[in-house]
Amino acid sequence: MRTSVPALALVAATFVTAQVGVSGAEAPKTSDYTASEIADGTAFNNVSRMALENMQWNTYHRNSTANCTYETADRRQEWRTLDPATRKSFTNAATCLMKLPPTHMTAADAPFYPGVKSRYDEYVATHINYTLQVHDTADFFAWHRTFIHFWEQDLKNLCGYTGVLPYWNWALDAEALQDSPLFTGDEFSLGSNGVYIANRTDTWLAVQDVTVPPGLGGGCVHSGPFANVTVDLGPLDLPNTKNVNSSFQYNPRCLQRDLNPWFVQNYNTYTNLTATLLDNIYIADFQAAAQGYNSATNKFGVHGGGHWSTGGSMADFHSSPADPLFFLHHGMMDHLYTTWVNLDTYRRQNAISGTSTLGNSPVSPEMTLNDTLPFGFVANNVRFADVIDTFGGLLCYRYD
Ligand SMILES: *[C@@H]1O[C@H](CO)[C@@H](O)[C@H](O)[C@H]1NC(C)=O
Ligand SMILES: *[C@@H]1O[C@H](CO)[C@@H](O)[C@H](O)[C@H]1NC(C)=O
Ligand SMILES: *[C@@H]1O[C@H](CO)[C@@H](O)[C@H](O)[C@H]1NC(C)=O
Ligand SMILES: *[C@@H]1O[C@H](CO)[C@@H](O)[C@H](O)[C@H]1NC(C)=O
Ligand SMILES: *[C@@H]1O[C@H](CO)[C@@H](O)[C@H](O)[C@H]1NC(C)=O
Ligand SMILES: *[C@@H]1O[C@H](CO)[C@@H](O)[C@H](O)[C@H]1NC(C)=O
Ligand SMILES: *[C@@H]1O[C@H](CO)[C@@H](O)[C@H](O)[C@H]1NC(C)=O
Ligand SMILES: *[C@@H]1O[C@H](CO)[C@@H](O)[C@H](O)[C@H]1NC(C)=O
Ligand SMILES: *[C@@H]1O[C@H](CO)[C@@H](O)[C@H](O)[C@H]1NC(C)=O
Ligand SMILES: [Cu+2]
Repeated sequence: MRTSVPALALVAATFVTAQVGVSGAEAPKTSDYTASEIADGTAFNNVSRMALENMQWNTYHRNSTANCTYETADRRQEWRTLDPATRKSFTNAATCLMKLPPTHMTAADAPFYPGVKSRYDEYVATHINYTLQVHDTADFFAWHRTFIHFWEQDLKNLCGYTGVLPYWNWALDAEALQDSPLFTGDEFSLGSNGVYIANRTDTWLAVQDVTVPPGLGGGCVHSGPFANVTVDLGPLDLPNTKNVNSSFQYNPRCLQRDLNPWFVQNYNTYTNLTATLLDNIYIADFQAAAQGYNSATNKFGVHGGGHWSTGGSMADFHSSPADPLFFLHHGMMDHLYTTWVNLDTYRRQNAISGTSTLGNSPVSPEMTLNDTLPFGFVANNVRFADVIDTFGGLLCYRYD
């Protein structure tokens, strides 16, 4: 693996000078905790707080012109800790975006994007467009963090949301996904499971070469705020489904879910989350483990596990942002990444590794923080260096 730390000058405004504790202190390891502390979330919560303390220390001690401090930064919270009014205004804003017309697609673009009907669809189309350039690449974490950041800005600027983007900590639901407060289907939830489709058989997923059981839903989300959502784009890669014949085909249908405890239990427990966080010292290993690459036993990682444990629309590699849950899942992915970075801020803040093509196929150059990340119909492209730090450049938030 190769960990590249770019020239200080590139990121002078956001460079971190030291970290809390003993200078050069090493990040904690899973061996610092007992198996039960790891399994019940004690270890994860403990190291999350350490990372927050490091962030706080660093924002006090860097000589930065950045306009973002630990105190002023937005605080992203886990969905179930939000009050009911905030939950409702969040899901209202998400459905609002689905009703607004596109903002970036021009009349000249439109014939090439027949499935783009709304501002929301511009996110889905952009993710479809760049799927093979933003997964298993150097910018997987940075691109997705920026993608959800822009979406959060749209909720605020276009749809009047006054809160902060929440996240979904799936580890809290690993024991009983079907009982998760996220999916009760009441008006303060993120909507129900899909309608149960009986008698389905196990499915072999070719990419991972893993055979998986069906979930507890499979059909249309039937109650809650997203019950009547029409998904316009995709799917491109789902098994047992008629996939579209061209990337941006108009294919209107319901939002589908298939909550699948097998995935959370096998890929998204606190044990899985904490091992990903603490057992990977180098960015190349960490990002591969989080996505389930380069491992004979972990074919999904917490990233794939979150997508597949929701199933349905969320399981489509290309069009998964069609389910608003995507943005909460990637909030958790970003929480994981931010925590990993800040457990050893000095070494990890600007660490990147990899190219801009999935699995480096086709072969492409190693990325640098001076590269541009593409945002298609979402927003102007951004410089990698401007989204590498949650307290600098375009960003100003932390995770509670
Ligand atoms: C982490 O746990 C250790 C051992 O219980 C404790 O001493 C320490 O204060 C905790 N750190 C944080 C940041 O919670
Ligand atoms: C921060 O700026 C102060 C005042 O200009 C200077 O004394 C100090 O050495 C600087 N610290 C770092 C880490 O650059
Ligand atoms: C800093 O914050 C002030 C007050 O919120 C704002 O007017 C200004 O644009 C910000 N500057 C930058 C560089 O973000
Ligand atoms: C499922 O299979 C059972 C047993 O073969 C059968 O009785 C039932 O009608 C099937 N249900 C559906 C929805 O196909
Ligand atoms: C969905 O549509 C049905 C039928 O038009 C309606 O009764 C229901 O209230 C709608 N639900 C939501 C959450 O908009
Ligand atoms: C893709 O094309 C095939 C063959 O023409 C057709 O049967 C299928 O319905 C198309 N898929 C979609 C989603 O339109
Ligand atoms: C995830 O953790 C569970 C225990 O919580 C374990 O059984 C499973 O093997 C782990 N999965 C991976 C891919 O390591
Ligand atoms: C970074 O990119 C800018 C604009 O593309 C270019 O002018 C500059 O030379 C690049 N710097 C480095 C260190 O590559
Ligand atoms: C898709 O990618 C091309 C090439 O980067 C770009 O010109 C186009 O605007 C992108 N479209 C979307 C929807 O992202
Ligand atoms: Cu993605």
